[in-house]
Amino acid sequence: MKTTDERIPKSDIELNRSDFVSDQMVKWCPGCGNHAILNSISQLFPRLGYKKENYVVVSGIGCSSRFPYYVSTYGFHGIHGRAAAIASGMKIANPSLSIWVNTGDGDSMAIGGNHFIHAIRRNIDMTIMLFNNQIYGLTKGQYSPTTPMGAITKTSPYGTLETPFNPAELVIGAQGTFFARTADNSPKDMSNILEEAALHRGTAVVELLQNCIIFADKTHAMVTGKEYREENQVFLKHGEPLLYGKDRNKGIRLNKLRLEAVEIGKNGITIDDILVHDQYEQDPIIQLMIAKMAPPHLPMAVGIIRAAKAPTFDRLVDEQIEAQKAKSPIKCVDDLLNSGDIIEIK
Ligand SMILES: Cc1ncc(C[n+]2csc(CCOP(=O)(O)OP(=O)(O)O)c2C)c(N)n1
Repeated sequence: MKTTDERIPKSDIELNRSDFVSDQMVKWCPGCGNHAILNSISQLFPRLGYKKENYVVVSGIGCSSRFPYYVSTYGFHGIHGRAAAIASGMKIANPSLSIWVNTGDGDSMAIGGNHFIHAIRRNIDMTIMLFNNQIYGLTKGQYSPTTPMGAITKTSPYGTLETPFNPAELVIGAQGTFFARTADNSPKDMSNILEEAALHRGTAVVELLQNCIIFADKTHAMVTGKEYREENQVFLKHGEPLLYGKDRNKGIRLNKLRLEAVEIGKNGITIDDILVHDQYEQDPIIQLMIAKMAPPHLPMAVGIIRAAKAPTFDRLVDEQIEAQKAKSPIKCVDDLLNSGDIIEIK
């Protein structure tokens, strides 16, 4: 069994999917992408093999933030935008927890933007599942920081005038060590990617391209739609060239300082010209370029974009406490009470 975090105890008994399904009625709309994500998690948790009581699902507010009710583990439904802050405290106080943050694009990047970027910068060991439906779902269709410019929504009847965030750019810019992207209609890839995210040491952000069937239906269709995905998605695999297309004869090459789409066999292009993906590269420049690719000129990258090594805040805190304890003459409360200036009253 693959578990990198030796601080989280493994289950003595074999658990299965049904152990993680809660008795609560799932209240998401029929057809909402969240159902597939929930299903993927209830299959993944037993596979990771930790004790059931060591999983915690933490959320803010939004449709996706109802997640903790639907997984039979410990859970915390927090306040809007604060899931990353709550989760940070949990992991630092109790490193034996496997922490899963569920957050929407509005929850994490609008009201929660500050908490989100600082949890990432500190590299606290947790997995952040970023449900990106490019809209505020729960509050019925206001635009969010990822809504495409010009989109007509409840709060932008004439089209938004804002440049959206690309979550990958934000995460990598905040010194994120792990960023992956997957879609709610690719359950197998989603589950493998979430597993890798869980095994990563540090804050792992997985952007889930999620369809809100009511307020932003088909917002990701050009990338995730069955009829487009072969031409508009490049699935990243560490150490392999960035190839895509129905016949896998298209690829991405680095031409001077830009990525460009090329066809193998045309204009003298061969497989050797195609960029090879390195998810472990510490310098994020090329990963950032890959993260920014999008139709119509380039396919969008799905899979693990970045998985770099860096110390985690929670481990550093532990080490610092241990080092200070070892140096300190104070070993117990009695020592503390008898330390410093003592005034004797006679
Ligand atoms: C302080 C505060 N401001 C605003 C709200 C209203 N509110 C609840 S959910 C939400 C946005 C949710 O959108 P998103 O995070 O994208 O999640 P989704 O519902 O799409 O999953 C807002 C603005 C709130 N609950 N609390």
